[in-house]
Amino acid sequence: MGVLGVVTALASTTPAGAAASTLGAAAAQSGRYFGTAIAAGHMNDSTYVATWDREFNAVTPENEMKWDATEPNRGQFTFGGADQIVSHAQSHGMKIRGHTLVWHAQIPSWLNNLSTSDLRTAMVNHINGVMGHYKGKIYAWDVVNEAFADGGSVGSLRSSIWTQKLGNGFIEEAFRAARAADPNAKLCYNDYNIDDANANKTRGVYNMVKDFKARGVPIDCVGLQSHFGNPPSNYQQNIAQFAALGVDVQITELDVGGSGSTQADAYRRVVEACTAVPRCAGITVWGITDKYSWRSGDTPLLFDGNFNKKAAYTSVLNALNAATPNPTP
Ligand code: 9MR
Repeated sequence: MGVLGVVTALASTTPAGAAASTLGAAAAQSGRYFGTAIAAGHMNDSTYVATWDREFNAVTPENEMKWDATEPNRGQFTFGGADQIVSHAQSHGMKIRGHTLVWHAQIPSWLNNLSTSDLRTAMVNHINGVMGHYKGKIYAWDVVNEAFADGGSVGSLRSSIWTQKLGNGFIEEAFRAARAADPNAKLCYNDYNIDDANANKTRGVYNMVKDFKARGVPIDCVGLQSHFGNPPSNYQQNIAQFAALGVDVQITELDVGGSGSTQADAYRRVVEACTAVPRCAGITVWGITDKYSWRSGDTPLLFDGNFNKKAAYTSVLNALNAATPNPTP
């Protein structure tokens, strides 16, 4: 089929009317958002900001809300870079994902030598300080990031200052504190390698969410980071199994190494998997342009180093335009 044929076929199958011409608008027609990670340090690049504003209706600060950035010294909160991103996003009506409150990485050294009770106080104080600063402005928070171990038995957590001093209950404690700090933000558990429906790591997170739901521990969403070579063949089934627990699923850090039609096809399958599940609320790619990607050698994003649209961009746009509107409010 030629280009005109593709456009005609899409237009005739797009339920919400005419095919949209940007990622954000196309996602919005299906009741979803399409976001990107943004680094405040690149906001002096006018093409970067123009592409962000044109294509995306949601944002995640790539590093600016992490603990080392927001509370480098105990009790002294600094929000410079994060505020820059948040105010830009707000003035453009974008959804904002907060990333991240409790993680084992990018934490300041003052956390390392605290007693158990002091570390617990520091964790709750950090959640209150950061969530309090942005109260009412954040759509969803990654409350706990990457707590589960790779390659372990089902349910095993990664060893960190959190497990060592607070035990496995630190996740629940963090979610309870987060709900109190900003009751209107969706609270997510976010991780990588939980994309395969049957992997041990996935099963561990699944069991935790099920347990939280059963016991009334507040949790609203699961973030599938989705740093891919290739999405697993049961990815849609995985999204659906989390959704069936009564949480939203968000694809939070999508990037797919590769190029050309192989990469475009992988991206298409990710979008189709999300848009097939009503509670898959939206997709965030982990950056705009390959040149600023954390894995730029893999050229994993939708725009090349000169901000040209790649084949993957077109396949994502077409897949979003072909999606059934999301019945979830
Ligand atoms: O993209 C982020 C990169 O700029 C940082 O150097 C890195 C430091 O840990 O974190 C990257 O983002 C990570 C995200 O916060 C959590 N999931 C994995 C992401 C890629 O490493």
